[in-house]
Amino acid sequence: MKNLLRALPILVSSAVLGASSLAAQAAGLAGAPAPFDQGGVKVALVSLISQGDFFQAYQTGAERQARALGINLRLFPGNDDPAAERDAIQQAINLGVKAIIIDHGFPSSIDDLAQQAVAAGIKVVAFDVNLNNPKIPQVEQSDHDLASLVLGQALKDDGTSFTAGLIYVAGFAPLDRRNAVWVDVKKANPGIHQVAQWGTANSPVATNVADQTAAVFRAHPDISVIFAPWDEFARGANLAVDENKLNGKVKIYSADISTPDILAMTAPGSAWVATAATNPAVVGEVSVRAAALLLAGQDPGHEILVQPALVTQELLLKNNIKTIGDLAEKVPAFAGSPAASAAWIPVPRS
Ligand code: SR1
Repeated sequence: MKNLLRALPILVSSAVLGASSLAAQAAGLAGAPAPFDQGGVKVALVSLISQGDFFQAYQTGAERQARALGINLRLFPGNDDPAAERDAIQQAINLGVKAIIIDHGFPSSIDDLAQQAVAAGIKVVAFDVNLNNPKIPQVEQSDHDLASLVLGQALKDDGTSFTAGLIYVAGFAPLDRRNAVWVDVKKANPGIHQVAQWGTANSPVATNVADQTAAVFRAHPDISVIFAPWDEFARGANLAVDENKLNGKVKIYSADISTPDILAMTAPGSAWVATAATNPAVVGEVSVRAAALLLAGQDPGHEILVQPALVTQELLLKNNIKTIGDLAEKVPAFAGSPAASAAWIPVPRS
């Protein structure tokens, strides 16, 4: 009973929030420009990758911002299949959506459809996929800064001479941008010897990468630093370190963060010592706001950057951070982003 009483305000406020967002959909947002003054604006979110914490949180953030704007957001998961993503974009066009947000993808399989959508007057926003069209804004997590932050920490922790392994799959825009920074770091520090590169984007990524990493450790027992610029890669490498009892010998530097990642980074003796990341839910919010600005005839800018922050194991442990929510309380970059905002766009509540 006590628990029910405690939960009541939350239940009531979610009911009120739910009701008010439904009302926003039906009646539109007071004081907002067209078409948001009417409500029920149809927008599609088409994703390539459907696995992993990052993409789930991104979608949650997009849905949250859509509710706040009274947008009717249609989700089209690509289930890691470029052909399915292409079909989804076609379906969204056929459905008559006013805007399409394309979350990852390979330009070769979707570029022509994205251009068709723009030509048909549909607004398109791209997250982490390079669709070369000045009318398509590109959302990204400032991947250059992200990689520089975490690799700067590696140089600080490990010096400029060490034996390294790289987990990387070419072809994904954010991974390519992060790898370019790694290439520069190696050039500037000839004492860094990369002895192996591996990785896969095939599901389940972390488990597959764990198996690959175990094999790499057998061939290269001298690896002391791993650069794993996707948290699914880092999770796999971390599992392999634990299974092979290499804790204390290998350090992992990554991108991204989630509550399960925080748990893994703060486990006793964890090899996962640092990551650089945004809050993916915030990136989802920014993507929807960019689409809303375009629909309202306002300019969100062409390159929309969500700034990442460095998160070390030390910071997490020192501040007793256990969840993304805890992190957002300590590091403002995880609570929200000023990117693609306007006075008429409501800030969603998490
Ligand atoms: C396969 S690409 C994976 C990356 O996409 C997003 O940019 C996330 O940061 C993740 O690391």
